[in-house]
Amino acid sequence: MFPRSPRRARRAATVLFAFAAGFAGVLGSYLAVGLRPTFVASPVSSALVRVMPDAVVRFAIVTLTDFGRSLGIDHLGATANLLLAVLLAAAALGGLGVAGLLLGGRRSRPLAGVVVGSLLVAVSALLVTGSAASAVGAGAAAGALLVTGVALLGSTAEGGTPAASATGVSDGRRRTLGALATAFVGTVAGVSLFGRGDGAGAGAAAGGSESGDGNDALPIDTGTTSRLLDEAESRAFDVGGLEGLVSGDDFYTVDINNADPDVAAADWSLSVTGAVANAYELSYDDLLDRETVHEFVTLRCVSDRLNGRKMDTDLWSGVSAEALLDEADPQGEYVVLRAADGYYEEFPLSAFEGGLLAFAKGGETLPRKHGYPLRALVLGHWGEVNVKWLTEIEIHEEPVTGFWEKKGWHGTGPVETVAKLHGVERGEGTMTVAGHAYAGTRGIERVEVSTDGGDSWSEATLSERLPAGTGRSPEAKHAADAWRQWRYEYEKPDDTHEVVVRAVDGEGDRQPKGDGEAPDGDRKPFPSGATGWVSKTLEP
Ligand SMILES: Nc1nc2c(c(=O)[nH]1)N[C@H]1C(S)=C(S)[C@@H](COP(=O)(O)O)O[C@H]1N2
Ligand SMILES: [Mo]
Repeated sequence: MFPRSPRRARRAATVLFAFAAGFAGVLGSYLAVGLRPTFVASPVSSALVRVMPDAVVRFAIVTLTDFGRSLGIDHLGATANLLLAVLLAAAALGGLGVAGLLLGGRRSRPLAGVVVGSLLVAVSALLVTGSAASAVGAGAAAGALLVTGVALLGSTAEGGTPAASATGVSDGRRRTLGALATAFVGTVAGVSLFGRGDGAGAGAAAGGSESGDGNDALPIDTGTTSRLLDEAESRAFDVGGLEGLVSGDDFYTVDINNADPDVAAADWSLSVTGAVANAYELSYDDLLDRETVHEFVTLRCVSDRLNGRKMDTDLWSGVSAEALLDEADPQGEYVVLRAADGYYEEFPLSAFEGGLLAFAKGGETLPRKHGYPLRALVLGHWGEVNVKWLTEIEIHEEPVTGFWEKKGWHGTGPVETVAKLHGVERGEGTMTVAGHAYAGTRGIERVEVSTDGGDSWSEATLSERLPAGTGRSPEAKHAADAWRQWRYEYEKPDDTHEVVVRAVDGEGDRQPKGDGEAPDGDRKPFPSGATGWVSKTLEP
């Protein structure tokens, strides 16, 4: 068939066959456990984030993701990373499978080769993921593909391995289809026979934690949370394109890993350690036994573009950070928060004092993607210090460099002031523009709007501030850290015009224009967060 270079052709066929077996293995693992840390490609994906140059990681997590979002695709950066991880995992597993075939098989005993190949795949999947379900899924599926290859191609083999003889099959289309079908059936059968064992268990555990409606166990007064949520929502403006005041299920996510940690509350604990007089550990039940507080808190990622959408708000319920910290009696001024996904961030302890350790969001069990069973909320600070899947609060006497700071970001401090413009509505003779404004705990004093490209300015109407949570002092009427909406209605101009928005924070500071005109105004997110005036060119 390939008279010029049969050896080369054979090699190419072996590589293809190995890839097919590897992909089957990856698929089998996925069918067994889903997109979880125990999926074989997950550790590869995490390792990629750690070994790739920082610029590439930044590009993938920030630029590519924003680009994807502009096309309506969520998490494009993470998806690209996952695809690469799947390719690498497939290459590795396939290589192992075919190596096993050659090692154990020879021509006389091809089935022994299949067994050795499948075992190699399963054992390596087990070593990498620690999950028997994932390993059995991978081994069974790769094995199914290997055995199909051997059965179909082995008979036509003139020499060499069954895989190599793939080149000898010229009328192989039907056979190939048959092989794929057999591999698929084999995978499904294998996975449902063996894999579902702990796979289903993991699923059930996650289901319990993820369901969000299972808050019977939570000591939450849902009367209070629904009242606060209703009150907040009633303060929202209704302008086309404008998001609400409570983000709920539309809350953004930013994660260093593709597969979120799958933490079971029963196996989880939180330790308070380091430079403290009294180190201690808390179980999930200990935490629920404490006094619950509810707070509206806004999060904004330092990688959010100026008029981007990585800024959201919800009602969080949990325990006050100050109460937990007092018990430990800290002897240092810095805190490192560590999480189940290997993530950690450091910031001044004083910033944590008004904060919260939340086990619920929107009156329901904290969803897995937002950090179940427990996450930190650090008022007025960039999203990155709001560590999810929290496992450890560590006090330090000296500053430490956190995960994103190692990659060049400066995102552990207070947020920049921002006013977004997402809502545009055209009425009879008038136009309305609207958005959200946020300045962390400084609060928003006013938002100013120009409809002539910045020549003249008018004051926008602000939504009423969100209600104070139950953790505030009785005098506090308002949420300490939550955004507000602004809206501005004006006479519809005849022509295309430029609308510009800028906010003044509660300390009276107007945000800088950006564009280098103000020394601290940088419109790009990297490295310290985007700030500057948002503008939009609108048709009447
Ligand atoms: N454990 C852990 N915590 C984390 C992250 C993470 O990847 N792992 N991402 C951080 C970043 S960069 C942001 S902006 C916020 C986002 O929180 P959300 O996903 O609930 O919106 O979580 C922070 N906490
Ligand atoms: Mo972030």
